[in-house]
Amino acid sequence: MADAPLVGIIMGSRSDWQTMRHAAETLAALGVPHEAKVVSAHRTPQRLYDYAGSAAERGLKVIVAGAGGAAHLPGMAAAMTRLPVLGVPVESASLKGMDSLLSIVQMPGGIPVGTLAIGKPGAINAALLAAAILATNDEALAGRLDAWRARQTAAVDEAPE
Ligand code: RP5
Repeated sequence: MADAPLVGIIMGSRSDWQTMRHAAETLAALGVPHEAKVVSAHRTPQRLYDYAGSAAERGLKVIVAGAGGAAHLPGMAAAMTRLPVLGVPVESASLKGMDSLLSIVQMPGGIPVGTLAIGKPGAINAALLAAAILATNDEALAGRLDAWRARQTAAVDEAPE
């Protein structure tokens, strides 16, 4: 997007993109400028230090971090920035994302990560929550978010078939 990104979507591997693209698509639908990067806590620790350490001064307002397995990315990012960090547990092959969920949600007191659901619903909701945070200070975005929610409500049929 042309505007400077307000939300930074990071993920531990390109393999996470199948999940995290839902966060990007949701932000795009709401007109929220964002960027998406592969930043691994384990494989590219320096990239993580650089990204999280410069995020606030680059103008980002919220970070959405997705990772699977021993998912340290959201917590490590949160340790290095005061920006709100929303964690998305990516579904893993062996433990179906329970490992990711527990790795992300059980932060020690003092460094918060807002943890969403495992997989696609979590990625979508992380984007909606990021938009809701931004909307507290952006009336136009608040209107787009209200309209998005109204369209969702209108799309729910009363009858199951
Ligand atoms: C984590 O390991 C990533 O977030 C990913 O979910 C998982 C597997 O990564 P790949 O082996 O597919 O690159 O760091």
